[in-house]
Amino acid sequence: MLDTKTLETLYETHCKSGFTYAYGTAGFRYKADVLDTVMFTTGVLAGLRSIYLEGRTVGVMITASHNPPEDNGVKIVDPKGEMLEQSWESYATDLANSATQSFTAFLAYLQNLVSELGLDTDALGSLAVARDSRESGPRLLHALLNGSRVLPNIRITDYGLLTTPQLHFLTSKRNELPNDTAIDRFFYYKEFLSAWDDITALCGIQSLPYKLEIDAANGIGAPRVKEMLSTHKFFDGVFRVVNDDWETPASLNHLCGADYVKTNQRLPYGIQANNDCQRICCSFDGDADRIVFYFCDSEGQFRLLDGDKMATLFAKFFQDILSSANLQERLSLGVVQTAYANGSSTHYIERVLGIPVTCTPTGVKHLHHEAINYDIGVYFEANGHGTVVFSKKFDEVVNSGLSNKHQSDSSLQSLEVLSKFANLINQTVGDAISDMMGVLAVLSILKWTPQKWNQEYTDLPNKLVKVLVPDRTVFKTTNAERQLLSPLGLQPKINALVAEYHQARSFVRASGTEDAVRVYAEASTREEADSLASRVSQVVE
Ligand code: 16G
Ligand code: ZN
Repeated sequence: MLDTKTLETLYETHCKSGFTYAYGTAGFRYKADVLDTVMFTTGVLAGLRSIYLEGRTVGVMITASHNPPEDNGVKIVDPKGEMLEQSWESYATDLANSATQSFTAFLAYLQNLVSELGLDTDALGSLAVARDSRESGPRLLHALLNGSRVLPNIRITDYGLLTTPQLHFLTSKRNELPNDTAIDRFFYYKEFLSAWDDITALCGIQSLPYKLEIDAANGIGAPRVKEMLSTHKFFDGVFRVVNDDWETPASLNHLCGADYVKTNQRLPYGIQANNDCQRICCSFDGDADRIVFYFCDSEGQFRLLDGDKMATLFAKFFQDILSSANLQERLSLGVVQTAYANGSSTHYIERVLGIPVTCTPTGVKHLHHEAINYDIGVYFEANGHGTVVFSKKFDEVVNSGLSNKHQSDSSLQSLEVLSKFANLINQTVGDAISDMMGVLAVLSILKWTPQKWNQEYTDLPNKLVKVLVPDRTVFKTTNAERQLLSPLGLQPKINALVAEYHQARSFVRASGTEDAVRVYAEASTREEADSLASRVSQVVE
């Protein structure tokens, strides 16, 4: 039974009226000062989710990723480390919006939900919570914890400051491993570093072929990646973390980070332009679930290696290694992208490598769900969010290969590398640290320079424009966001414009994180891409 008196007291402490929330692409994300109510209700809902799942640990992450420092947000992580099941997103939204009406409305919605789902509010549950480095984090955490305390038997593990993917990973391990295993961020470091050691030993890699510069966006990724790499001899003296001032909240994502570098196609503050071909650079976003790489070519020109380049690198690597393990017929390999993937990357994967590509709507949950249909599913958004997922069949086939005494030495080695690679990748969600290790391992194994990686294909010039419209909800799309259904008559106009350009493509979609519509255009030259983007924007306005 809910103790309605306590509930009301806590409600009065944290909840305010007059705001409407929506669980968006990556949870609730707003200016931090309007988030107290939804933090409180999300605490309640996450507890209910754990009770619904018979006490399995559910994660809650307080972050607003690459958004400005004054924003914050919250998302719920399901027991396998994946995003909250979609049907519960509307419970989360409706519960929050009932709380912005009145205590009576909130209590009625909550009681109704509990009875509809047949939940016992006194049952055992477990939550794992963490937050990024934002100033508002402690206050919002307090509201969230008070929400979950409305349910008397929820055990809460507060991990303090973590990257988003660390929380996803630890949540999944809490549900997978025996209760007495110490599962904290040091467990995370140990898992990934021991996979790294196994792979480098198997492949005879004794040192990193380049110096590594990491722009940590002045976010929580900075202390976490330092903590991980500085304990390990392999990385001694070969890496440098810049934009590591995570304790100055106002500097978060300011002139740096993956989003800044990808959007502006330029170096972040703190990384110097030079043509040192022995150097590779990368940028994390504020909660370290995205990464983009880059280097400066022999003319000192900035060259971006974004999510599309990572998808193609991993796709090529796994294709080669599956074939040297003689598994190309038994295990399927596929790549999942969104409409933002550069047309050249899709062409390269499908036509040059001959690997199937699927396109899904924007947002990690969509890509992830599609990728698990392959035995090795590589998924990346162009903005650098992505990972690789391996199926159960992958584990079975690789393990049975490893126990087969009649393998040639080279297939055995490939099987071992495949098996260890699955441990180097954070399969729950895109992870800047784990993706970084994965990319460095592949480049070291293939003996590729960043230049060679970049030369595999050349991006088509492209442009992304944000257009402010009176009501973005009228922009409805189909075909993985590549075509507009409404407003009626707009898609034929876009088609007619696209037809005037070479190798051109353009699409329009409503943003899931901002009150705006985004226009993407690509074409064979910079002038054409810019012109197409601006003409499509005009017909959208
Ligand atoms: C969210 C998504 C990101 C996506 C972006 C699109 C997750 C964890 N994050 O940040 O993957 O690229 O939204 O933003 O799913 P937009 O809808 O404003 O273009
Ligand atoms: Zn992020």
